[in-house]
Amino acid sequence: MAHAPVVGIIMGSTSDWETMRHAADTLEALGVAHEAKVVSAHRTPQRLYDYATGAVGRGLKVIIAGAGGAAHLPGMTASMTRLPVLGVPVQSKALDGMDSLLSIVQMPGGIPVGTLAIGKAGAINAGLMAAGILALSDDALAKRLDEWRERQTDSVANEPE
Ligand code: RP5
Repeated sequence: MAHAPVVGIIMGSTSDWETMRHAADTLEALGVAHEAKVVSAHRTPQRLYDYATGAVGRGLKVIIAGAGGAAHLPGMTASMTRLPVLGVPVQSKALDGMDSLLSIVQMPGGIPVGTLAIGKAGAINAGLMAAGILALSDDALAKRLDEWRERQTDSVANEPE
């Protein structure tokens, strides 16, 4: 049987998956059990409420939330759970993701969202940061994360080709 997910990846739209799949791929590479769901703060508010309030009880440890434009998903999620929420600003068409970034990063004091970079880099790093948080209490994962980082270091060329 597959392991129960400990990281929940949520996104405001299926159109965000192109970005958010990089968080899923990163967690997959590190052997971290995760799930991916479409949960929109604006279009499916009840689904968001149910997801955020049920997250602790279902055994999730970290939530990665990606959204674009008026990106309220990470902040609203964080308002309803004490789990660490990592926000990924999706690169929007109209404003290139600056709207997403500012919507996610400017949380009022009291409700934190750990905001990553816009787009693919942010999604990858959200996966790595979620793994890093979990590795604090999981030695086997800590070893896999160290090895992943070593492989990355070894893959960097000394000179351009
Ligand atoms: C946001 O609106 C989503 O997170 C997405 O980035 C953006 C556009 O959504 P679609 O119109 O492509 O469904 O809620």
